[in-house]
Amino acid sequence: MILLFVSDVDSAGDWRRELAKHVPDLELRVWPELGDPTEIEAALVWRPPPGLLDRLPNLRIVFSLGAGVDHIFADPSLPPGVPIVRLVDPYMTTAMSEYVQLQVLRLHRRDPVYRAQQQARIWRQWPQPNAAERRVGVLGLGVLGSDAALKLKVLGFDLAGWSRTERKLPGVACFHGADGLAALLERTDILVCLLPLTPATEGILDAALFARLPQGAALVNCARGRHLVEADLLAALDSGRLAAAVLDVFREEPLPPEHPFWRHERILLTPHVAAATYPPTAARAVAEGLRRFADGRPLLNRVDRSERY
Ligand code: NDP
Ligand code: OXD
Repeated sequence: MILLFVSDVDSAGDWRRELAKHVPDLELRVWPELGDPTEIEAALVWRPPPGLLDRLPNLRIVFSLGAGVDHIFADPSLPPGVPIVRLVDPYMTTAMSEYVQLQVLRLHRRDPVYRAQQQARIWRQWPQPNAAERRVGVLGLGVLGSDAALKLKVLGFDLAGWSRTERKLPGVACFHGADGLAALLERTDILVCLLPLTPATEGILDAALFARLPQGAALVNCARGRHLVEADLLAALDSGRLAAAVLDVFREEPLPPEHPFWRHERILLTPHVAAATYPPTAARAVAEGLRRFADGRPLLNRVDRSERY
């Protein structure tokens, strides 16, 4: 089978080497070297240029190089009916949970306040509640959100989570749907966003949502930049409605040098590194998808095109 690799990140060499370990007879073509487009049956993509997939008349399956697939749906001419498989890799799940635990602990232990105090050489000790008194809410209880929630629970936090359909997780108060969101927010001191970016979740982190959180709550967004209304976050931080925010993802990446987030005292930011795709482990998941597809077996982690995740 011929697989087209498309990415704006220079990782084709790593993918060629890792996929060859699992699918030795695979022919990999690397965009923009298409060859004869009619020969390409599968594509492995990260932010494909709009219109590219529509130029492949015999394309039968698309694999995402990331867990999120919003970069694929961003193409208005995405061929209809072609199955899309997203990346689910235990390495990535572990990495995301590490990130979430780290950032929730930083917020819980008032790290942004102590960083600012250090800058100003202020010696001031604040009362420290224990984890059981800190209510954490996770938006999105999928592969990443549920693992993060369960690991935060192990750290002793008081956990709740929110999903579209009803979910059950041991020791986690689970809410779902529009009504469930209000109930989750009012009992959340630290809110973690691990939602997919879809028309239903774009801009969800806005002033109306922040107004439902207790005064002085904090935010961790490690899903997508477009979940957040940036001006609303700045206003919520300035008014004290939110005490701090940790951001890994941004509307514009790289974050432009003049962006106010860089210098904001109560924003901690990282450059979209919460859970990067790691070819040595991710290639196993893609290889399994290719085998299933070739054998006509049901695909794992197939995207629901109507829900766009
Ligand atoms: P999943 O598809 O496994 O889970 C998505 C979760 O969100 C599900 O629980 C789903 O509900 C819920 N959800 C979706 N739409 C809604 C809605 N409208 N209302 C309420 N809940 C909703 O995704 P993953 O956990 O694998 O990944 C989540 C996101 O994390 C990715 O889409 C990606 O954008 C981001 N990501 C970021 C990375 C980074 O480095 N910063 C790395 C990897 C991923 P239900 O359970 O009912 O379906
Ligand atoms: C992903 C990401 O979606 O890295 O996998 O953001």
